[in-house]
Amino acid sequence: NCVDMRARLRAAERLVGVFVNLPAPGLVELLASAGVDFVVIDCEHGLLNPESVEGLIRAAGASGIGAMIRVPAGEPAAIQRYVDAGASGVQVPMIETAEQAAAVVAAARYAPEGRRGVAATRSNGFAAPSAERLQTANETTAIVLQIETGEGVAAAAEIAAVPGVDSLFIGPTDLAHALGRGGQLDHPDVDQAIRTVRKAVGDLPLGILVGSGEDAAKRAGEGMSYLVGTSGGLIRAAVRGLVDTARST
Ligand code: 3PY
Repeated sequence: NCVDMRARLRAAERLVGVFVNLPAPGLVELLASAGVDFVVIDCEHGLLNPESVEGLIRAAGASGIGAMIRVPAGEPAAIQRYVDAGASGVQVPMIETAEQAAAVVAAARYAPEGRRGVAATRSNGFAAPSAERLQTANETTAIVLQIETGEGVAAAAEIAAVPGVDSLFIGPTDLAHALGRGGQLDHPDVDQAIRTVRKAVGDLPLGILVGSGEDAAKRAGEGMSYLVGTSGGLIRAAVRGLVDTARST
């Protein structure tokens, strides 16, 4: 299995990761070689299928980094297959209520914390899991919930208080759109909503999408510890810089 992201979140470590939405294990290895702590394999957006996700998780494990899976929104039952494949944890979009948060915890954790089904899967070494193994899985599977609507912002304190939730994560792109400020991630309304979530989570680790190193440093300065860029955005910006500089003389 991959790195214990839950322990690292709970230790309030500053964790830097990148979304991956291409079926390329080599991309995960490349990102690991650049020093990321984890990848978020994106099954909410893009076309990744479960078979390709397994290869991405394996690449993360072999590279010594974490593999979080962003699961489709509103489908707690889908969580099972990703945790069975050996992910470090799940990141769940569009959470708006404590009930939804509790449903995620139930799907991701074995009894007594949840209702995850037991089977001989990759995450269990392809063997019938021992009681000890189930306990370890419960202790190490990280649960990160995305706040990205006005309703989610309003309920952030209750969501953060649900037992078993390890971190909240602000999705500023969707949040801006939900607040009627589509594409204006720096709009004061979005800023205000982010401040509200920061206050609501208290000591729970908080994450956010970042567009650059400067952006990540700013968010870290605001106390956020789970910082995630996008592989597409970062690669495109670097290549754009190369192309523009090469053509500027
Ligand atoms: C957002 O910014 O809305 C996200 O969900 C992060 O990708």
